[in-house]
Order: sequence, then structure tokens, then C-alpha cells
Amino acid sequence: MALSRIVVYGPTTSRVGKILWTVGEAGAQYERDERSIAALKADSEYMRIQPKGTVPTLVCEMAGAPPFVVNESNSAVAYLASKLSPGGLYPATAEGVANAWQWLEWGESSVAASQSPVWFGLVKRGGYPPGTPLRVERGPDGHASVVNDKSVAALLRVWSTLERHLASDGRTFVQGDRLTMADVTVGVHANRLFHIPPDAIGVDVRASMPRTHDYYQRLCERVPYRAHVLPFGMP
Ligand SMILES: N[C@@H](CCC(=O)N[C@@H](CS)C(=O)NCC(=O)O)C(=O)O
Repeated sequence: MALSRIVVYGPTTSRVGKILWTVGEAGAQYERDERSIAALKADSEYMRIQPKGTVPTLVCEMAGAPPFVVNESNSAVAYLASKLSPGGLYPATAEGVANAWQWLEWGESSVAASQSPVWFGLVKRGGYPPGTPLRVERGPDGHASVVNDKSVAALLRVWSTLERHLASDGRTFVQGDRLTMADVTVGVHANRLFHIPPDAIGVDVRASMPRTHDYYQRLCERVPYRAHVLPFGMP
């Protein structure tokens, strides 16, 4: 059933950006409710449709059916990909879908866990979790080695997975030669990776991860990525 209305709840964050990028790639229209997280949590109707109280939340309308509500940004991305771009952003086979989910999960779990403390520490100059004091340990060379209790080496190690993956079969995008939903969470985090100051960590990831950097540059050529993801890589 075709979607007649798409509403994305939440202030503009990188996870909201994932959903807007997906909709943008599919060429669909959407509406926003950009209230703050605090304002949404105080709204009993929002808490009814989204008991976790987090953002983003996606509400989609279809003729003759009750509105469909989904939270968890990866679930929202996968749902929109399947409705708006079957066989395109949403892989055509069960194996392709499972493979894409591997990368959606990797981005939201492994990459986010290693990168968020470093990103919020070195780029946003804050503690992580938000509200805690910033903690940075430096090695003898003065470079940050541990930021907000997460090792920079672990961050570089997690990204080496994608570097090796892109090298195998000369992939242009995560699943091959075209963009799919598998790129969405990875792409959002890649944007942050390439905005971590090389001087702070003593590694220029553009040089040490050339395939990942080429991949990032290919993403930057895409108008919806530039509109909805790039702003979240800005210090
Ligand atoms: N895994 C969830 C995480 C959602 C999440 O934690 N969102 C943050 C903002 S990016 C939030 O709502 N934080 C407020 C809270 O946890 O109360 C997703 O991907 O949507």
C-alpha cells in the first residue's frame, strides 16, 4: 500500500538525518515535527505512540489503514526503503536484506559505541554520556588515546572492518555498485569520522583509510546526503 503521508518526529539529529536521507534518496515528500525531545516527552500523545520517549519516530499514513508508527532509526530506514524503493534502496532478495541489516546494526552498535564518545569529546568538546565531564587521556606523543573512556585505537579498529570490506570486490558502496539501505547508518557515522581532527588523534584517517574516504566522497556527491547528513559532521 502506497504511503500518502510521512511524518518524522524529533529535532534535527543524526538519527533523524538517516530517515530524511532515505526519504530524499527515494524522492518522496515528508513532514516534520521538530519539537525538542523534552517537549515530545511532555506530550502524552507522543508518549502513547512512542513509549520509549526517544527520537526519531516515524508515522506513515496509507489510504484505508490506521497510521503506522515505528521507532528505532534503523527500523524506520528499512521500512521506508521497502515501501519507497523496493529492489533499490531495499534489496530484492532475503539474503540482500539480511546482509543490509548486518551493516545497519554494525553502524548503530559497534561504530556508534566506539565513535560517539570520541566524537562528542574531541569535536563537540563534551563528556559522554552527555552531561558528564569531558575525559581525555593523552599518550606520550600528546595525542588523545582514550576519550570519555573509549580508546581511539578501538575506534580505528572498528572502521578497519569497512576498509577491508570495501577493498574486497572493489565495492563502490557497502553492498556493491549502488547505494542501498546498508549505507545509511554507516554513511552517517563516516561523516563524523572524517571530521575528527587528525591532530588530536595523531592519525589522518583520510590517508590511513583511503577506500573509506573515497566511499565518503562518493556519498558527499549525493544531494540528499549533503542536505541531511553533512551538517552533522560539522564541528
Ligand atoms: N537506537 C535508537 C536510539 C534513539 C535515541 O536514543 N535517540 C536519542 C536522540 S539521538 C534520544 O531520543 N535521546 C533521549 C532519551 O534517550 O531520552 C534509534 O536508533 O533510534
